[in-house]
Amino acid sequence: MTRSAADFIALEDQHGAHNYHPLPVVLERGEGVLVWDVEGKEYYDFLSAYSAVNQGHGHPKIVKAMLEQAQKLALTSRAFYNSELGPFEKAITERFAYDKVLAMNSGAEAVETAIKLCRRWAYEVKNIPANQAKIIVCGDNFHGRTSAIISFSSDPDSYAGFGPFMPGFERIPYNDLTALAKALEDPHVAGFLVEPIQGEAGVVVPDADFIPRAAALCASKNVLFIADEIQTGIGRTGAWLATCGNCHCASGACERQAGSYTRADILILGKALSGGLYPVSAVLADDAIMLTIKPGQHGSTFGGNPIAAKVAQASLEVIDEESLMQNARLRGQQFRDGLAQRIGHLRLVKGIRGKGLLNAILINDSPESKTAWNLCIALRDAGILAKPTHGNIIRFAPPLVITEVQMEDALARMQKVFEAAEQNR
Ligand code: IF1
Repeated sequence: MTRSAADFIALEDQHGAHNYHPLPVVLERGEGVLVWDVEGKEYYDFLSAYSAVNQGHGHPKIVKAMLEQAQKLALTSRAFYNSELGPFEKAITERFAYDKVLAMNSGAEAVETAIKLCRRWAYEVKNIPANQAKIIVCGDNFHGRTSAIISFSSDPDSYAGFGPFMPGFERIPYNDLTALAKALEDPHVAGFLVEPIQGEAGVVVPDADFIPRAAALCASKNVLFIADEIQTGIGRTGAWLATCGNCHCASGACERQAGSYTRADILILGKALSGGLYPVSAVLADDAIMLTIKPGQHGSTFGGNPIAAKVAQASLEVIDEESLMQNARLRGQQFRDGLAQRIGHLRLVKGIRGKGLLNAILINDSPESKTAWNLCIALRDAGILAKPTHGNIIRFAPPLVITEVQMEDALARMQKVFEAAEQNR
């Protein structure tokens, strides 16, 4: 029986929870920057599964690593050692210059892990009285969907109707060093959890000195600086980490003196660490923090399994081997410059912002309007997949393997769509 796109949509609608509102397109195949729907129509994927597919769909090296490991040994649990976890742990800790790594599966689990590590460190190292540790977070944050994480969200869609909420968090405005300095006066503060660029909030890029100065403020108060690089990390913004500033080595060796490099006390990775193939997340920290958690005190059945270890190692190697950080910088500049020139003057366009290949167009209409959604439908028809966030912002984040020619083609298509929409206003 052949099913049409409408059939698949009806199936999800009838049998799946309604916790998403997908753009009406039913995908069945992907390769690199491209995906195809069930009717064979081709699209540029400008969402990359929310930045999880930085290396491109079906990357042959990562697929091979995954298939070979699946046939050999998939899962042991951490009750036993396995032959893949150690080599991966060595590779990722050397890559990002931390003593230790703790592997989990989803981004939210990694954020939970970071919260637990921070609290444990607060009591064992900083000597904060029991159950008094506080973690500072930012307004409009997005760190995942667990009940602890939504407890400190400022977005009613995320938290409303899910209480009671977990205490121990205090919110300050994003990009506000004065508010941070004030919050840090409380001696019970143990950590500051922050996204170097806020993705869900609509690709909000803070002032260039926000991250380094926030980290310095934290250090001066013996407070852990915790970077959620789940969306921004692994090459997305043109460097290994967005906290690297313009540094491309991840260890900070090349530009440490220039002051543009910020080293988080706890670094959280997910999404593209998987190459888009198999969920894997990771928390990195030095021994003084990581070793406060002892055997039996944290973990997960699938965390650190052999497939995840193999896939994550291959996913990191591909970023280097294919110079994807450099490509993210070049293609990101091409994208923003191209948009500014082609559609920047339209009344429809309020702004274009981003870094590397994490970008957004701000649509000049209210968040309640259908304008951005309708633009995404028109973009879909023109062969470009993107999704609005917060009603009037459209995020554009293609796989980092996109070529100059593909980008120019995508820009030309976007220009046509935006010009037509401007006419019809
Ligand atoms: C959804 C956004 C992207 C994240 C940061 C942790 C997580 C995420 C900085 C949790 C997840 C996702 C999840 C997805 C939408 C999405 C998203 F729009 F919400 F902001 F990517 F742009 N930290 N981000 O961005 O990771 O547990 O999902 O693996 O639908 O919830 P996860």
